[in-house]
Amino acid sequence: MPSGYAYASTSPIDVNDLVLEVELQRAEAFVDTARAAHRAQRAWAAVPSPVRGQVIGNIGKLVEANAEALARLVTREIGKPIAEARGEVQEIVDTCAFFLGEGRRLYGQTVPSEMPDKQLFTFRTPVGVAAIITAGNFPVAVPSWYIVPALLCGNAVVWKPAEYSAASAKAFYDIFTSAGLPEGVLNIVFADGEETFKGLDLALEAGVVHKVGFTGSTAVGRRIGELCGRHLQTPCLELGGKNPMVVTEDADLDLAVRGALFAGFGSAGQRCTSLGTAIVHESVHAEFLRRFVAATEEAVVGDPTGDVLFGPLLDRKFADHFERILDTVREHHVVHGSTGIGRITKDNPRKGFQGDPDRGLYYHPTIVDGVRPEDGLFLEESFGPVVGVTTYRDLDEAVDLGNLPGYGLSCAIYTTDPNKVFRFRTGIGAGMVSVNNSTSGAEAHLPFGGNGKSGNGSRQSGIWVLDQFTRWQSMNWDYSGSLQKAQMDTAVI
Ligand code: UN1
Repeated sequence: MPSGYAYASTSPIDVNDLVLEVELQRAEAFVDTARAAHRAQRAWAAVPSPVRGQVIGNIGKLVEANAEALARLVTREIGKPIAEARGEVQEIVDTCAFFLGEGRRLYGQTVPSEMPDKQLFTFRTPVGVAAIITAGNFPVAVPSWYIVPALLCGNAVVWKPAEYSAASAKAFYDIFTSAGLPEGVLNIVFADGEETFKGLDLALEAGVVHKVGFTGSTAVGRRIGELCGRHLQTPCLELGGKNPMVVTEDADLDLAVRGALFAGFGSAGQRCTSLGTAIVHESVHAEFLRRFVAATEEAVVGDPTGDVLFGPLLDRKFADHFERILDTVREHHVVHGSTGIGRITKDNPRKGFQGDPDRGLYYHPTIVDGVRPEDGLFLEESFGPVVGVTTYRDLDEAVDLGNLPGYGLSCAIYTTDPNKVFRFRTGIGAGMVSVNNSTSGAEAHLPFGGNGKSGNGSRQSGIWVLDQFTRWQSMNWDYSGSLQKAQMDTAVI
């Protein structure tokens, strides 16, 4: 086997804190793992789905038993506030609870035939081997959205987690594989992006990967989509977002501000469902902005092991990306930073900061008023703690502004007028709509996914994800004892 090379996952709370060193594999190792998964899959598919469900139930119990340690590791490795990390681990437990039951329900249908003494059926069949490639901002919950249903449906899995969340991924993998899964059914490969691409291409060519699930950037999603298309496969793509929040003239402004604060700055704005732009009715814009800026000034930022709104950015790579976003913001806009803009340091301090800013990758929360539709900040995902604000006159204009960036993941409307809710819902192109609630924070059993630049229309979670990890097989059974030909022998009355 070709040798790999080392990668060090460090903490964004203290960039000198080494969390785990892993060996990154080459493409050939990815293919070898997929081959082994392919060999293991058949026997796993033969296990009755209620029994596979029991294994999923065991996983859920083990995750629950290890929840606090896993949450702490997530916080240390990617800087997510501990309360959110606990929530993330709970999301795995909830996902396991849902799919434990699904093992006893994996229904097919009986369908009437147009001929006598003949019956038609449908069955869900596993796809085979699922290659799952995940980002590190949700290093354990989002992988479980793929891996749990994939396993329940009788598939084997090759999982390539983000390098910068390697320790969280390793801990997740160790828990999952100690719950009674047969050898080779769930596999982990650490690799960089390019080696993963090469490995995936080879594995698709060799016919040992049958479904690709990817959560990450739109740019990488396009490449995955092109690669899968060449191999006649439809991947499950969960990509970026530029999620709008509309605040109408009749909205509860305090509630809207609380929603904007959590959606815009929670997780340091590093959720695919984070708030991008608040689109506020011109009659309440000044008041909304005043309260939003005041709430942002009060928000506690700092060491995520404590009680803070948000901690550091995920990793150096993301901090560099966010610096570039801020450069354009500095040039063009009216900025309402609370105490500053950019990296929080002893020289660029923030009031009430918890911890030592100079050790970690902390940024000021920044509100940019007056973003225009042609601005990069209006059009592109920022993936950091910056929220744009703009105004509208009538709801159709707000809907058009919300759709303009071409993403279509999540959105919100704050209003007390039910008619506006439905006009908004029918006009907006997003896969997920929140009413008087944050754009982020989806529940684990509702379809999750987007349209446009946010994905290819695939949905995860709940029963809807079953269509990603199974394929329909139909069967017809003729017990008439004669050759009955469809269409030709059908009685006409
Ligand atoms: C993501 O950022 O990739 O709705 C997923 C939410 C979370 C999932 C976000 N439950 O914000």
